[in-house]
Amino acid sequence: MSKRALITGITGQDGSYLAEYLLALGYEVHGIVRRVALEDPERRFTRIAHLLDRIRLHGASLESYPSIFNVVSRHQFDECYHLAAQSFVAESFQDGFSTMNININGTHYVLAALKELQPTCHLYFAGSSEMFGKVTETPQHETTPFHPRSPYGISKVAGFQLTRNYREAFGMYCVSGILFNHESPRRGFEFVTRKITSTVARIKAGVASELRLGNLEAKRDWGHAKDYVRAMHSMLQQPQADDYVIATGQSHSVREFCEAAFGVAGLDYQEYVKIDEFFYRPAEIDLLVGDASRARELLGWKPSYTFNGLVEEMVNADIEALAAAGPRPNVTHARLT
Ligand code: G4F
Repeated sequence: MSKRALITGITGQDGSYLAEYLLALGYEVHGIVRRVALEDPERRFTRIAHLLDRIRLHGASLESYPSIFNVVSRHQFDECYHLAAQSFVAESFQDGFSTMNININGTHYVLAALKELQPTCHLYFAGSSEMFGKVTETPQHETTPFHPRSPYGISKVAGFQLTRNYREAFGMYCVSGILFNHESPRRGFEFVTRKITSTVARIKAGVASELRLGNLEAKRDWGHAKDYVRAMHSMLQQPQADDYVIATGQSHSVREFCEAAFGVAGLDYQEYVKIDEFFYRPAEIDLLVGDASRARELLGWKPSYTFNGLVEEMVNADIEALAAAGPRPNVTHARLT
């Protein structure tokens, strides 16, 4: 009997890689998508277009408990991966209310529906290194105190605590992965890595002349999303439910990412990168670097991509995509007020 998994956020970077991974393991894969996505599949399903004949999609919204309840009532799931969220930190400063609503209530709805209908289903919650925020120790591990610096980070701490509370109060198998930044050619264009690699491709093609960025000195622990979805799955196969840090253990600044990405295209980042105050955040996290030794010992997990391998793959994918599709409007510099 194959296992059945439900993924919220299946159209995103992590959801699409996780769906591929679970299908390869023989799972029956279901995904929750917003109704609006079903009306605009060509644009909204680009990351899962190649999987559409092998997965089952259900229309529901993280803002509506009845819609989540309805999906969970229709099938018996062995595992549920709750990945959907408003995940852009900068946006959470613009509209903290909708970030909180979606990320906290949405998580609560998923937990409550499972408790009501399928309390034995194993649940994965997408926690984040943003929960550590203004860090009190380096590297960060499972016991490092949380000090979130954005509405997004606060919402993830609340989701983490809710997940732990369902585990402790109701005996459910609920775990949080505390994932550090993870990227890939499927990363959204608003995040700094993809903004850099897509603009490098545009500059190389002669259709852009500069890259406007905020804080170049912020340091992040960047891994590859493909590696990180393996860890999500592994967390749900353990005898005991528990929370794990997933990270590479290496940290690089945004400046170093620029240097490497422009270097892949044979360019010097200093000639193209311009500092723009608009992209600074009201409260920044200066340094994140994770200690994943617990995951390595208990899950046997370790990353397979290096930092330079990740950057190279992203830049080359963007160069190839641009050559195949032709230039598109550059949305990464749009100022939404
Ligand atoms: O790529 P970012 O927007 O990612 P951030 O804020 O670290 O969050 C990401 O990783 C988290 C895991 O730790 C996830 F939970 C979260 O959902 C998301 O996936 O920004 C990275 C750094 C920041 O310090 C930011 O200030 O890059 C800096 N940065 C400098 N210029 C910029 C820019 N970030 C963006 N997005 N755009 C810029 O122009």
